[in-house]
Amino acid sequence: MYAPRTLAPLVALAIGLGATASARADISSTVRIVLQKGRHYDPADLFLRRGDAITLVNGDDNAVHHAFIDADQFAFDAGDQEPGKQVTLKLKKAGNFIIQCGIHPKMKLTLHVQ
Ligand SMILES: [Cu+2]
Repeated sequence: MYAPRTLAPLVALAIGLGATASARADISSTVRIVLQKGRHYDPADLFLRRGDAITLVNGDDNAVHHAFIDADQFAFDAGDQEPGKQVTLKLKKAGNFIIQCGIHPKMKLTLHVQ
C-alpha cells in the first residue's frame, strides 16, 4: 500500500546520488554532513531536496571558517565558525546555491536543491 509514494524518491536518488546512496524511500528530510577542511568543502557539490538540511562541520584544527550564501532567493550567514564547531542550514527553496567562505574566498560548495 505504500508503493506509489516510494517510487518518486527512489528515482530521484538514483539520478542525483548514484549507486552509493542507500535505498531509503521515506519522505522525511535528510541531513547531510559537509566537512570544512583544508580550505575546501567536502563534498563540494550536493544534490538535495527541498526541506533537507546540511550541517557544516569545521574539521580544521586551527582555521576559522565563515560560511554564507548570497542569493536572490535567500541569504544565509553562519558567522565565524571555530574549529570543531558546526552549523545547520535547512534548504527550504529550490534552486542552485553557492555557499562561500568569508575567510577563504576559494572555498565553494554548490547546492542543487530540487
Ligand atoms: Cu573557510
